[in-house]
Amino acid sequence: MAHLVAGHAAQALASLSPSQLAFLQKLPKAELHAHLNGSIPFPVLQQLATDFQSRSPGSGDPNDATGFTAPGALPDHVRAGIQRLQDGVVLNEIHDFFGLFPAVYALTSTPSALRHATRAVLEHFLEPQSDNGGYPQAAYLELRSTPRETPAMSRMQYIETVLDEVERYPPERAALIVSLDRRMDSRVAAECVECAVKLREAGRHVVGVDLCGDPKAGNMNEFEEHFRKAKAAGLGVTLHIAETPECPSPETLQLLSFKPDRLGHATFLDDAAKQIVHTDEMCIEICLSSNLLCKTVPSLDAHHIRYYIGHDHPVAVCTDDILPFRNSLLGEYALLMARPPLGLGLTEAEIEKIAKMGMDSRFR
Ligand code: 6MZ
Repeated sequence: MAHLVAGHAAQALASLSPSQLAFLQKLPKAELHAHLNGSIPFPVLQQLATDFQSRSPGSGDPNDATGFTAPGALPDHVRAGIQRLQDGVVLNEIHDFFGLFPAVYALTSTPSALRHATRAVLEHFLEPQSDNGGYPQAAYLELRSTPRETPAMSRMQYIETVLDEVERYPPERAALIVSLDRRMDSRVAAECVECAVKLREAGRHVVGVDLCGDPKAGNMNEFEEHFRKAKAAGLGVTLHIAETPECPSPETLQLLSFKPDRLGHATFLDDAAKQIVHTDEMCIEICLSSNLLCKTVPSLDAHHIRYYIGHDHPVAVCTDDILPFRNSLLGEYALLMARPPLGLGLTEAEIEKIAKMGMDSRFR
């Protein structure tokens, strides 16, 4: 499905020569950091809103238990959220970002809606696209999502619904990471990990667990045992870490002590943390457009990817949330290639090496 690319990524894409573009389109890329509810193509979100409006309790749909009684009515916060996404999200700071999700969540809270959204996200990343030279955006996708209990489904049903869609692709192409939101209470986080472990043991394609959500929220003391359990069961662990300058250094060191395999963002690591990251060779999932739009990084020139490339440290270039950020995996790679100040001005050989680092950092 064609996807509107805007902002920094679009400018970088537009600056490339046809041969540079062809090189990037052909390059096998791994998407390792994409949040399901943040990656729904906007036209699909609009369709989900239409479907939502046409449903009502008692309509005969056994999956429908959203609790909204007026057919045709879209709750105000959902309407406002969709409008914001349509207009183009402008953030003053990253904490504004998390307020976008209640609107999206309202539209993916039944198994059928979640299935529809998941299929569209998988298609966006994995199906060949005519406006991408006939190539898919990604050769491989590790999609992540936070299991939600709704009136229509349990957390286990949530994960199974997403997994059923993921497993329509072979394991070499797609896998699932179960996210724990920092706002979750410990009982819920334990349930999510238990589900992930159970499904993995049953041979399902769950490959890891993630820590995500508002960096200001949550008490990480309560999360340690959950990540240790996941690791002991052979699941990969990736943690959003040091995403904002306010993330306290003791918390960062505590998260690193969980021995994650990969780190999301890792924008504000101090020297002690960097030392651990180098020693343990933790891959850094880099989301350039996301960091610029959330204003955690002022410019590409100041972006921490430069440090990691300079130290030959593994990175994986990813999109994070194409719905609000209007980027694409191709656009993120265009940011690596475009000449400064539009991009980092890396050579084809350097970009090929980065793409390979992403492929090599997959969870198995
Ligand atoms: C931290 C993020 C995020 O899991 O419901 N999420 N968490 N930092 C980010 N960078 C900007 N982008 C998305 O997808 C949506 C959830 O992913 C997390 C948020 O917790 C958001 O609610 P799922 O599919």
